[in-house]
Amino acid sequence: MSPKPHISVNGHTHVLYQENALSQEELIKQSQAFYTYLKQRRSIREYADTPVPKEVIETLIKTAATAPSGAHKQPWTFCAVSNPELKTKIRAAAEAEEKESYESRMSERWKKDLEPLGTDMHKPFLEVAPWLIVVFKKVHDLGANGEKLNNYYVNESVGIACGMLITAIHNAGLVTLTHTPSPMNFLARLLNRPSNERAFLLLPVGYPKSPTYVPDIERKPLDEVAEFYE
Ligand code: IYR
Repeated sequence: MSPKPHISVNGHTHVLYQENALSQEELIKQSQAFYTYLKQRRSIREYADTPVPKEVIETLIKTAATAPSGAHKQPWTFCAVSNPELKTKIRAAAEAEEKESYESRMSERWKKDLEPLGTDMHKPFLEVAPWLIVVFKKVHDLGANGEKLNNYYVNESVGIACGMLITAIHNAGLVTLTHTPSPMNFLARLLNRPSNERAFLLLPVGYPKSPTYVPDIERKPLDEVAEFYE
C-alpha cells in the first residue's frame, strides 16, 4: 500500500517527503563528484565587468532562501545591487571604513595573518562586479502594527543561507567573495533597510578578471577537521 500523501500533526498538514535515495555506489560517486567540484571554489577579489543576467541572480537568491531556519522564520533579505551610482556609494563608504580598520582598528597580528591573502583597504570589486548581494539578517520580524515578532537562531540561519548562496554561485560558474566591511551599518542606510534588519555579509558576484591569481594556500586535511566516533 502506498503511503498517504499527507497527514495531520497538531492540526497542521504534513506532506509526504519525496525521497531521493541512491544506492551506496551512487552515493559514493555523487558525493565525490560534488566534493571535486566544490573544492575548486576560491574567494575572488578581481572581477570582470561582464554583465550577469538578473534572472541568474534571482535563481541564486531563491536557492539560498531554501536554507533551513529557526522555526522556519526565514530571517533574511537579499539585496541585489547592479545600479552603478549605488555601487559607487557602497564602495566609497566601505573603503572609508576599511581605511580606518587597516590604519587603526586592526591589530598588527591580524594584518600579519592577512598578508598571505594580499588584501588592503582598496575595494574596486565593489564597483567592477556586475552585482553586489548584500545579505541582511532580521533580528526580529515586524508585525502589521510595527510590533516585534521573535526570530530564532538568526545568525546560524543566515550563515547557512549564505553558505548555500556561495555554493550556488560557484555551481553557476560565477565567483564571489565573503566581504565584511566593518562596521557595516552604512549598508542599511544606503539601501534604506527597515529598523529590524542588520547587514550580515556582502557578496560581489560576477566573472573573474582574466587571468586571476589566488593565494597558494591549502585546506586542512580530513584528519585535522574531523573526528569519527564509531
Ligand atoms: N574586512 C577587511 C579585512 C579582512 C579581514 C579578514 I578576517 C579577511 O579574511 C580578509 C580581509 C577587508 O575586507 O580587507
